[in-house]
Amino acid sequence: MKRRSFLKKAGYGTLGSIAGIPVVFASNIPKGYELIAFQDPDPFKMFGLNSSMVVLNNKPYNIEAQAHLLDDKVTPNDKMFIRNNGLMPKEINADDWVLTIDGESVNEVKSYSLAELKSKFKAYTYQLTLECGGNGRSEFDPPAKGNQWTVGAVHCARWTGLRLKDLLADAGLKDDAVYIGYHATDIHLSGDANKEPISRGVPVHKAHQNETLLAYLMNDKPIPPVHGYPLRLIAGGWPASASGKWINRISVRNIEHDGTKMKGSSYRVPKYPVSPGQEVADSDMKIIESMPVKSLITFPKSGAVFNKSTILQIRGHAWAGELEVVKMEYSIDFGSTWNPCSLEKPVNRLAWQHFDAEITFPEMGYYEVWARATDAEGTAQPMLVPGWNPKGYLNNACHRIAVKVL
Ligand SMILES: Nc1nc2c(c(=O)[nH]1)N[C@H]1C(S)=C(S)[C@@H](COP(=O)(O)O)O[C@H]1N2
Ligand SMILES: [Mo]
Repeated sequence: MKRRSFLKKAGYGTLGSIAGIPVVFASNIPKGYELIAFQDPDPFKMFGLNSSMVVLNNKPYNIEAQAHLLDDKVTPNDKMFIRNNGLMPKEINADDWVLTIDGESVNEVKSYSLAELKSKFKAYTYQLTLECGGNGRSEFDPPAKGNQWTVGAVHCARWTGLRLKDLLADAGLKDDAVYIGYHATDIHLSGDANKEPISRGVPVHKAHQNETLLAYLMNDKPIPPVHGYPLRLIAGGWPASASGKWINRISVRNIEHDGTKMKGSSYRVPKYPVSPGQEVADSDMKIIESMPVKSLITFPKSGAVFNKSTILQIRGHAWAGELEVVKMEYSIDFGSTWNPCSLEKPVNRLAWQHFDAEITFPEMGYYEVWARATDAEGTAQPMLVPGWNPKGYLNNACHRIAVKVL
């Protein structure tokens, strides 16, 4: 947002100046025209972000972390990526927030106030990994349209709320229930109130997992507005698009939920490998469910320079959707040989796991440290960008950092 200082020079004709700076050519400003200075608040201030976060788009807001910012075991609020598909809800009033459960496959349409959700149902807390399905998109060739996420669209915060399964049990599901779809109060980019920016969800078996929450706290405090205050669905290990923010309605469906961004190439990938750039028929696409095995070196920052006598301690996190990560390795010779890292167990299911290793380098020079995780089914991260797909999802290639030993 380096444009800020420049923007301050613009102003309303009627005002004549902004913050004491005259608006040159103010008389030329058309009636009703909204100056950029008033349209473009500083997202770093607005969302309380660490100054090294990277803004990819500001309408809607899409902001990512960098690998070294994600060094904490529990991601703090100021380093959590932000992904909005539309505009944030205009007014959020938690006191009269109501969640409605409806749909073809609910026994009884029921509504709950936020206070009821908190008092009637037991609260659970889990640390849960949420990664945008498009994290890593920037590496696909030919490029895929969409936010060009590098590695920073992942976080693992602590979420507190009621279990979705307890709420569904209270409302009662019919035998034919297969999917739950969320609806939220954010605003379509067009401003059209009849359109939803996004309305996704999860199959009933995922909704019934212990860790699938309707959260009202994030990192032990009310969820910040941009992350879904006052109520958010959290489906850890699945593309984060399944975790609806600002939700006020859950529909229990007897079909795969058909809300906005459930069809076409949205959050869907080909059922079989396709060649880069290939057109894929709609019937050959499937919804992304559990995310693939992946890891991130969060220390040191890529570009670190140190003395040859230094024993380098690398560390980071690894995660694998619904699965546990069982092995973590690093390579300093471009993947010819791999050495073990020590790997912690997750604090709970669907939380990322921490790894570290001590590395000594044989001689002075340029190296790359590559990290590779393997999941409980024996699947390891690929070294190269995996299966091209139309929207550039699921790039779980090994993370690499450059280091210089002097
Ligand atoms: N209502 C609503 N929920 C949403 C979205 C959205 O635009 N609107 N974006 C989804 C997507 S694509 C992602 S990756 C995550 C991002 O969550 P975060 O902004 O808290 O990091 O929220 C998901 N839930
Ligand atoms: Mo996403």
